[in-house]
Amino acid sequence: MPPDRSVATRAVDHTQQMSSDTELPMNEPQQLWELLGSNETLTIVCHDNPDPDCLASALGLGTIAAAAGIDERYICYGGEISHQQNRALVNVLDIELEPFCIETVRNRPPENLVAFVDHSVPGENNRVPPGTDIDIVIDHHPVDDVLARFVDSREAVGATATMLTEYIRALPMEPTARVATALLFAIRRETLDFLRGVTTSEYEAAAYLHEFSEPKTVRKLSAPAVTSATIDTIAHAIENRQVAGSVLISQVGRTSERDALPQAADYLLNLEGIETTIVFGLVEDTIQLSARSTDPRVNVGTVVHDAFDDVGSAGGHREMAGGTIELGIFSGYTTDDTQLMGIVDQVITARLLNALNIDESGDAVERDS
Ligand SMILES: [Mn+2]
Repeated sequence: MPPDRSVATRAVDHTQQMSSDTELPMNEPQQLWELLGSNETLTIVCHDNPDPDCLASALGLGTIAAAAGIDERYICYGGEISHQQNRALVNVLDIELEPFCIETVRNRPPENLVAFVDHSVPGENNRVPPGTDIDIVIDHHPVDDVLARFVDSREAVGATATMLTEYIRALPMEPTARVATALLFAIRRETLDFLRGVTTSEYEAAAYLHEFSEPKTVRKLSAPAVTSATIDTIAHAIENRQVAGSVLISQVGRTSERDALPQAADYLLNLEGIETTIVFGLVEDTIQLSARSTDPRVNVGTVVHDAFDDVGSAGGHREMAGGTIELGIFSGYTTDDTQLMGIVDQVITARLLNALNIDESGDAVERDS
């Protein structure tokens, strides 16, 4: 890189920081409005297994597109909507969703816009082929280069729903109760009730949404009924727990409720003396695993990555991680789930303890390095 370029880059970064990196750039709402207003259809692609932040943001962008004059609007997604809070959001607010279909993004006329909310890159956490042209990206995930005609990428913001609220606020429109309720719920959920990654932008967006939203519905969405299969799965995780020092490892056997695993891991973290939890189970023909830690010495993302990188895909953040291991390596032994789980349990637990540097008695193994 020539020296003048690097100086210029640094100068730009500096300015961005000075003007607060959470703030909505001044001309963006008008640019988005004009892009939407001069086109005919809009397909909003959610990321795989969309969460409330993504779903509400899709609803928010759809409502802006409608106000800008786009009559044909679609929201689609890949994967599943299985967490009870996500299902409740879709059902209670009657969000129309379609499974992702590759034809809607491929070989399309230029007046058919494609948008990403709460994700940025084709092929990353979505089923869109890498290299596909994207028209609109609004996201708060850290990414290097986002290619689209309209990009608003602000890592410092706590929720994508906050960003969509800012657009609605800046444009000549008002949110319906349904849209305001979805966005407000998403902001609460994404920031764990204003405790995680929250900025003043979330409080400002929430204050604005409050007067349009239905508090009763927000309350209903926040405490949805849990299926008995989820309760059973959590119960198995409680029953089967093994504790080694401050680490708790448990397996739930076979479950149809993939989203019960992170809930079990979260719940067991409340147990006195426990700082790290790892819960796994058989889901279809995979082993799914969810990990949590509040121990500053432990990075569960690295732990699960080190333990299972050679047999599956596992990783995540310091405090929150997950993984999938194909059952292929175990299924040759037996077709009986109980027997199978016996073998799986031993292997997975041994690998985890090894990655955590803990021996079977629960003592940390000293490492030279
Ligand atoms: Mn998000």
